Amino acid sequence: MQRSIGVNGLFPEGVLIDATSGELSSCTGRYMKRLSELEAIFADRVAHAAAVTQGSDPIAYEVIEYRQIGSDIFFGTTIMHPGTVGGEFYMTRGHFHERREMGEIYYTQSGSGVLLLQSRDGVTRDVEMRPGVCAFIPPDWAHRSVNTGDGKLVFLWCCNQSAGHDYGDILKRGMRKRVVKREGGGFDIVQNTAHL
Ligand code: M6P
Ligand code: ZN
Repeated sequence: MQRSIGVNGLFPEGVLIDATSGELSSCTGRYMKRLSELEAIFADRVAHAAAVTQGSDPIAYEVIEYRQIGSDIFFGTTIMHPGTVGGEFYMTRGHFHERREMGEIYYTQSGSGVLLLQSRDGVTRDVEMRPGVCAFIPPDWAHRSVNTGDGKLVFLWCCNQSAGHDYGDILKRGMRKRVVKREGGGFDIVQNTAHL
């Protein structure tokens, strides 16, 4: 296919996203996070140690991105695998943006989960993640996605390339709320005691 390149070197392109796998027909980067790299985010360190010493180191999530250098925005998918550590569902690290004036959107394509949000002054919100729901993440709200389902949670994200990640206090103490498995099925959103 012929590409029409503008004066700035950018070109229009349609990227097909597989809603089940999260794969992009054209991508510029990808990474994965295994459980061993996420020790700090789970409340139960003993359960975390057990989960990574049983001869396996499961993938918690993968990120695939599509970026054109010089553009303001970029996008990609996050593929979150199912699982729990000490009753707490697999989740992303969670972050504010370095550029406080820049927000983001998360559009869920498959699976189910919860998007935890927290404003700079500690107000908390959660948004259900299920296919078709597009979550608006306002500027200066920390965000962490949590897979509460039995299968993969796949969502599209889009933000400014300059937004950056500020992990700071979220990595040290976690967010104010945690999402834990409920006995008999489902989940509960509970207070994180590190914030009491
Ligand atoms: C989404 C986006 C990315 C982010 C990723 C994982 O894909 O928000 O910018 O990096 O989730 O989240 P985190 O970096 O908090 O682990
Ligand atoms: Zn973000």
